[in-house]
Amino acid sequence: MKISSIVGAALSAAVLVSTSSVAFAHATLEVKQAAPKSSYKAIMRIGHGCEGSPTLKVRIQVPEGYVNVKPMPKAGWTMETVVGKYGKEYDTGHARITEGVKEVIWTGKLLDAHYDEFVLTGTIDGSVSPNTTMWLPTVQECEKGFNRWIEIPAAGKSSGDYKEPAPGLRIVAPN
Ligand SMILES: [Cu+2]
Repeated sequence: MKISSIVGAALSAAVLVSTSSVAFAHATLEVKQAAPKSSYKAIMRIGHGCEGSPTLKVRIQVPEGYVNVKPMPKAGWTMETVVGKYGKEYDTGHARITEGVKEVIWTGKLLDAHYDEFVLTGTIDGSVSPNTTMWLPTVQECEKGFNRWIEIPAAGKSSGDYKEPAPGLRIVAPN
């Protein structure tokens, strides 16, 4: 039984490796948790193109409660922002704000063989509840096809259960 348990261990190790490399290859956030009333820098990692096709556009949706968002320009990429009304009024401590950046679109070119990061900075508002998840749905438009990282897990499921999970940010209690 020794041999089969070694084989079993090797097999489950192989499964673990391939699962984590797939997870890393998706559109994912480098920092996956933040507290209410704190600044948060969203670093969106783009691990591959669309089945080998180069990425030409990256669109990131800004969730409700992530306020005062400013995107970071990237050399070689043009950037557009979509500004709109928030779902409610937020008090930043300096001002009451009712609108802000809801979506950012970068246009350029990223080969499938290469890796890049797209960055936003902003504040997780103090009204956001701990033990919830904010989702930053992200769409990659490629020369051929799309990757739509927009799947939000249903109750009892996790991102790993989906083919194109939306990048998630866990909101945790402040220290
Ligand atoms: Cu992937």
